[in-house]
Amino acid sequence: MSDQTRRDFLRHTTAAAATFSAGCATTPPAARLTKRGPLIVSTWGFGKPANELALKVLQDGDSALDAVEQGVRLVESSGNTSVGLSGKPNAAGVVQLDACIMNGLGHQAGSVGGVEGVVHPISAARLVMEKTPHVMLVGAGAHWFAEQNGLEVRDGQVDKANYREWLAKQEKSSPVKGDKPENHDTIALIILDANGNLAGGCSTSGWGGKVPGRVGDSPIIGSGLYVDNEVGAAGATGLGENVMRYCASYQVVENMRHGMSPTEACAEAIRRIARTDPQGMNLAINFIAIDKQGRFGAAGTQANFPYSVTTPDFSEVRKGQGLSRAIQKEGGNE
Ligand code: SD4
Repeated sequence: MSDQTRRDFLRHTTAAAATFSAGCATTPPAARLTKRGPLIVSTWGFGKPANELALKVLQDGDSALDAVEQGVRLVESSGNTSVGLSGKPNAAGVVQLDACIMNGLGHQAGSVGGVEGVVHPISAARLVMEKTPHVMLVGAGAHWFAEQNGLEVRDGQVDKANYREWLAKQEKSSPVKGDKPENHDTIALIILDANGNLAGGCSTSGWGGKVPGRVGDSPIIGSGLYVDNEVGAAGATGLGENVMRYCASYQVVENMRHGMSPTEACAEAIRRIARTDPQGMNLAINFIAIDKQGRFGAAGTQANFPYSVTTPDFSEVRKGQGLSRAIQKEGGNE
């Protein structure tokens, strides 16, 4: 055996062994993981149909970016109460949406923050990435840009029925410092395609009752989502303020770069935040991750964080590693 061949052999057998031992609790049998992509992972149980659509898009020969966009669009138009225009209104009764998309190939990114009336903010984010020299557009400018580029937009942004229903459940009209949001869920969806390239996207209406203009972690590259085509991809859901102060999805990817499995990378990012943060583990944050070798995992500050995993062989909802005994509320969308 030549040195190169031996090195390759060792690399592959070591990676396969690591895959097997790293994943006992939360990953499927090693045989499934030794196959090369596609692998699609998303947050929550409602990510599963998005994953399955994304897989079909890939199997039809379209790109990982197309698969991300189509998967996220499905959730945006599904009536989900935390994603898309059916999502949670802010304290003024307006639904303001955040979304971003990243392509591992070329390390491109686009995002929109606090945008109103755009039916598919994930598509607006992709257009920002592909049609402008910018990365992020916010508010009225993002709406204008989406409309100019032919995306479906709606006027009359205060959805009175949705707002009244939401308001009736609230004790006060806008959050004050120290508040925790009611349960709210983001779709973050990450893909390793059959060529070994990575892509990801996320979309949310954010914190229900937020101060108008509040932008969460989801459209911030490195916070709600990060993709590095050399290493892996990660996405976040939960209380964005506790994610964006730590560039946490970037940290998850960096943990994988330094050799951690995806599950351990998510868990260690959370532990690191909890060591620094005055709130300790009381952070209400969760992460999903996949690495370049096709391993995947998730972790949350609470137990029972559901996330969805899809490959050509299986599609299922799993539970991420919990870092405290507190139980993750499954959310109104489960
Ligand atoms: C935000 N991280 O705006 C988002 C919301 C979310 O589960 O993920 N909720 O803070």
